[in-house]
Formats: sequence, C-alpha cells, structure tokens
Amino acid sequence: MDEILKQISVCVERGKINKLSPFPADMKGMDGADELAKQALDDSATPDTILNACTSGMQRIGEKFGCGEAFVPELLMSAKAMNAVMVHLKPFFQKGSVKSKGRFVIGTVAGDLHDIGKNLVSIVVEGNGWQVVDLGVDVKPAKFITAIQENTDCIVGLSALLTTTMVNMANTVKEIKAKYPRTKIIVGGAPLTAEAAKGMGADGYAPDPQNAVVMLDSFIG
Ligand code: B1M
Repeated sequence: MDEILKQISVCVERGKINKLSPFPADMKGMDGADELAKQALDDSATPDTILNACTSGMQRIGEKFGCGEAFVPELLMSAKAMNAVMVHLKPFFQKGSVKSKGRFVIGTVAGDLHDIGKNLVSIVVEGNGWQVVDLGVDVKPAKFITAIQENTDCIVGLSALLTTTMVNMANTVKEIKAKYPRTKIIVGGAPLTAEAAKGMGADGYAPDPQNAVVMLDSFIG
C-alpha cells in the first residue's frame, strides 16, 4: 500500500495525470494519478491517506518552483494530476448529513487563480451538511456582495494562496463588512494566519477544511 501512495505522490509532483498522458516523457506508458488513485481505493486505502500523498507531492513541486527548479507549466500539470485523484475521492468526502445546516458562499479572491484548496474546502463543507455556493476563482468583492444578496444569512469563505492577493482578501472583507456587517467571514489559504485574519477583520481563520467545518458549525451552534 505504501508503495502505491508513494507513486501517487510522485505522479502529482511530476504531473503524470493518467496512463495515456505523454507527460512527463520518462513516465510515458506508466500508470498515472488517475489509475493509481483507483487502485489505492480498491486496495482499501483511506481517502485521507491518498489526499495526504497528493499534498506531499504538491508540496515538493511547490518547493521546486520556489527555488527555480520547476516552472508554471509543471505546476499546472501537477494541478491536473491532483484533480484526477480528486475525481475518485470526491464521493467519499461528500458523504454526510442530508439536511442543510445553511449556505456557505466560497471563492478565491480577486487576482488569485489557485482553486485546489478552495475546492477541497467546498467538498468537505458540503459533505458536512452545508449547501455550498462556489463562486470560483478571481472573485471580485462585488460578486461576493451579489451572492450574499442572493443567499440571505449565508456565511462567506475567502481563499487566497498568494501573499500579494491577501491585500485583495482584506479589501473583500472590508467591502462585505461595510455593506453586511453581520455576515460572518472565514478566511483560509497557505499564506494566512490567525493574526492576519484578525487584522483584516474576518470572523475566523481556518487552516484546513476540517477546521472550516468546525468554525461554520460554531456559528450556528
Ligand atoms: Co502557484 N504559487 N502560482 N500555481 N502554486 C504557490 C501558491 C507558491 C507558494 C509556489 C512557490 O513559490 N513555492 C507561490 C506563492 C508565493 C507567495 O505568494 N507566497 C505561487 C506563485 C508565485 C504562483 C504564480 C505567481 C506563478 C507565476 O505565474 N509566476 C502564479 C499566480 C497565478 C494567480 O493566481 N494569479 C501561480 C500559478 C499557479 C498555477 C495556476 C500554475 C497552479 C494552480 C492551479 C489550480 O489551483 N488550479 C499553481 C500551483 C499548483 C501552486 C502550488 C504548487 C500548489 C497549490 C495547491 O494546490 N496546493 C503552490 C505551492 C504549494 O502550495 N506548495 C503554489 C494544494 C492545496 C490542497 O493546498 O491550496 O494550500 P492549499 O489549500 C489548503 C489550505 O491552504 C486550506 O485548505 C486546503 C486543504 O488543506 N485552505 C483553506 C485553502 N483555502 C481555504 C479557505 C478556507 C479554509 C481553508 O476557508 C474559506
């Protein structure tokens, strides 16, 4: 089992999507993230361990990118490989209570195109009984405000992966709070901290999807 998980991690790191994918050249003809994820689940690996294998692969490609050993096209292939795994994991994370606890409007803030983390949060939150309205990526404050008007009493989630877009996140919080001071806002994403969240006036910071659920539940409990 450990071997398959290791291979999934390598596929995400190297951007090997599936067997038919010709990239990377030295892995041509080999099983990719798609086949290996299915195989791991068939062999009774838990969705959590498969997800951890993916994030460790993402971590490594991110580090390579950070020191100039990998470039944007490689990051994109890694994202595609991880998405191929998520297709298999989604049904497991979606199992949850049927009755909706409320609506959660989520989006990646303006200027930011990273959506893997946001999508994970959406899946887990939905699986825990919330109705999720996903606004996508590069979401301007006005779009969040329209969504709040359309989804009365919703809680809002903002995701950001770039230090530069944390400024846009702060502006989004400010604009939402100016118009809807009672709307609760949760923020998250790799560059965020509880301190930064507090500084921008958000109601909470969640480092991961599970904590987002705990926080959402606390707002209604
Ligand atoms: Co970009 N990128 N990227 N990238 N990318 C990072 C974030 C970076 C850290 C890489 C590095 O330098 N080591 C770096 C940011 C540095 C910084 O600002 N501190 C970076 C950069 C610089 C860039 C570009 C500027 C590169 C360029 O063009 N020169 C560019 C920006 C584009 C833009 O957004 N405008 C760019 C582009 C891209 C791709 C499009 C190629 C691709 C994204 C594809 C996609 O998302 N569909 C990409 C990728 C894949 C990455 C890395 C490698 C992986 C991100 C990821 O998906 N992680 C990343 C390096 C890294 O993270 N190691 C990197 C896996 C995911 C599950 O984790 O998103 O952190 P994460 O989500 C977590 C938590 O953060 C949390 O829960 C999730 C699950 O645990 N969470 C929340 C997230 N949102 C939440 C919301 C919540 C609660 C929790 O409540 C609302």
